Amino acid sequence: MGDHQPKKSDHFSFGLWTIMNTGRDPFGEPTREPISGLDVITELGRRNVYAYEMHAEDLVPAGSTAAQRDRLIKEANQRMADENIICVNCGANVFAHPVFKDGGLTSHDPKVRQLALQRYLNAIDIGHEVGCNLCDLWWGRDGAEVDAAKDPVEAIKRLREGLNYLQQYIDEQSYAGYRLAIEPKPNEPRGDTYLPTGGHALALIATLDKPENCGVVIELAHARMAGLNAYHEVAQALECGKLFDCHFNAQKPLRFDQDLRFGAEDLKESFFVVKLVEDAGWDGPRSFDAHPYRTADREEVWDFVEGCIRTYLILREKVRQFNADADIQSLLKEIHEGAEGPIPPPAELSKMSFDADALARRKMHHERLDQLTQELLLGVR
Ligand code: XUL
Ligand code: MN
Repeated sequence: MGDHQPKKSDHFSFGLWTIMNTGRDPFGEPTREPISGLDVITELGRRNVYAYEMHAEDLVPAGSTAAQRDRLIKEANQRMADENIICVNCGANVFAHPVFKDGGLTSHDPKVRQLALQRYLNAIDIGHEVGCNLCDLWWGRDGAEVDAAKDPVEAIKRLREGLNYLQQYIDEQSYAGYRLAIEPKPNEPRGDTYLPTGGHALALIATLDKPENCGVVIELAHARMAGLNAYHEVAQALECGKLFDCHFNAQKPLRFDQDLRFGAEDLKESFFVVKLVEDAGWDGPRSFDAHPYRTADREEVWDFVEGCIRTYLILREKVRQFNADADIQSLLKEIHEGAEGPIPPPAELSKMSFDADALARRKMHHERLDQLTQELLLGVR
């Protein structure tokens, strides 16, 4: 067994907002003291975390003067150098201020849409200044409760227009390698959010002016909130080269956005997501976007950080064990036997005869395979 300590090469990352979270919820006041984005950068770096993510406003509050902005960015760069930590994603906060109460990019008011775009431009600039090259768009409030008030066809067009606009800015600024990503979420804080899943986001991306420069950030909890299989969501994005980042956390299905510590729920599904990205050699950030329990005090937040990391590392070890387990691998070999057979041309295929009953008798071994997986995860193999 390993020591389950993070290395920079593990590519772990945390959103600044996850640690800055003070435990406030819709029903209650904060339960722990605030901490600045700068201090989070330092503390994460010291714990051997590879990277952080942020909304630009987590570091530079909206309304800061130019001098304050420059000082904060300079200080962030200094702390990043001191603790050997980088920034891998800088989005914008287009959800907190009341001006965005009916969305940013999809607002009816062109001035609000422009303000949202200005926030994203600001995020791209700040991201560039801290050496980051991804702007993750989680639009938060681009959605609706009252469908009579907002046209979803128009909303999709406005999202496309916004993404194309930002891409054009990236090109004009010659921010080489800078990319955009959509982080889909089905609901909360809106009753329904536009582009609720990875598949919806991928479909819109295909219609952009520069689809190759826009990907998705799949968050496991967002998929599970929609009752979807997070493993399958991540797999589709990965398969088409669009998994630009991944948010690891946990969630009981079909509930409010719980953002639980990675692995705190849905352990088997979490295992398969880790297996997927590890087996694929995916080199993107393993970003934890979860919130410490409201019962955690400021100190216990670091237990939460350690917990996310340890669970990932333990599951990664389990992946290696799974891949080396003779019983599991021989079952898998049998299950996949002949799977790569060619498909004959239609003229030939349409005349072929099949013994469907014989084909149906092929053993699947699912009971045994799943039990072996279960026992491996339970630590008795
Ligand atoms: C909200 C969420 C966001 C994004 C960043 O559910 O996941 O924190 O990850 O804006
Ligand atoms: Mn997220």
